[in-house]
Amino acid sequence: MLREIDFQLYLITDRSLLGTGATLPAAVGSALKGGVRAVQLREKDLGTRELLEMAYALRAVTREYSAKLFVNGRVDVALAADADGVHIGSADIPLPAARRAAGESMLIGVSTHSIQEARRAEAEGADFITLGPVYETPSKMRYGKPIGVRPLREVREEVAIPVFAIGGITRERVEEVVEAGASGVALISAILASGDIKSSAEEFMRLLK
Ligand code: TZP
Repeated sequence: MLREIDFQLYLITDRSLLGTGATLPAAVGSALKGGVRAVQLREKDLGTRELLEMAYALRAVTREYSAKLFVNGRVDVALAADADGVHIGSADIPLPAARRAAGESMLIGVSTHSIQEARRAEAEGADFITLGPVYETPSKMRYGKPIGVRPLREVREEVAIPVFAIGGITRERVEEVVEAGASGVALISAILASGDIKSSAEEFMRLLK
C-alpha cells in the first residue's frame, strides 16, 4: 500500500537544545509558522506519561497547521495521541510488528544507516526512511560515524520510497544532499538550536522548493 509522503522537511525534536524558558510546543509552533509540515517527537529521556502529555501538546499544535506528527519508537503513544505516524530505529519494535500494531493507515518511518538497512526497510513496508548521519552532527558520535553523501546516491538508485538525509544538515548542505538523491532533509539543531526558529524553518522551506 503506497502512502503519500507530502513533506520534504522533517523536524525532529530535542528539547535540551531550546533556550531557557522555551517550551517544546512553542518552539514547534514557531517552526510550523515557518512552514514545517512534519514533526517527529523524539524525547528519549521522558517516561511514558510525560511523553504522552508531550505528544498531546504537539498533536494540538501540529493540527492547527495541518502538519503531520510522528512519535519516535512508540506505537502505543502514537496511537493514543492520534499521531499520523511512528518513526522507528534498530533498537525499537521491529517494523512488521509496528505495522501490525499501528494498522494500515499509519505512516511508518525508519532510521537507516546503510544501503542494506534501506533495502530491508523498504522490503518490510516502510513508507519512508532517514539515511545518515550524512555529516558529523553537533553531538558528534552519538549517532555513529558519518556515512557521507555517496550512500544517498546508491539508495536513490535502488529504493523507491522517499529518503531523507539526516545528520549535520545545514542550509549550506541542502543542495548537496538533494543533488545526491535525497527527497528531503531531517534535522534537529539547524532549526531548534537556531536563534530564530521561524526564520530558519522558512529558509529551509525556500531551499527545498
Ligand atoms: N539520527 C541520525 S543523525 C541524528 C539522528 C536523530 C541527529 C540529527 O541532528 P542534527 O542536529 O540535525 O545533526
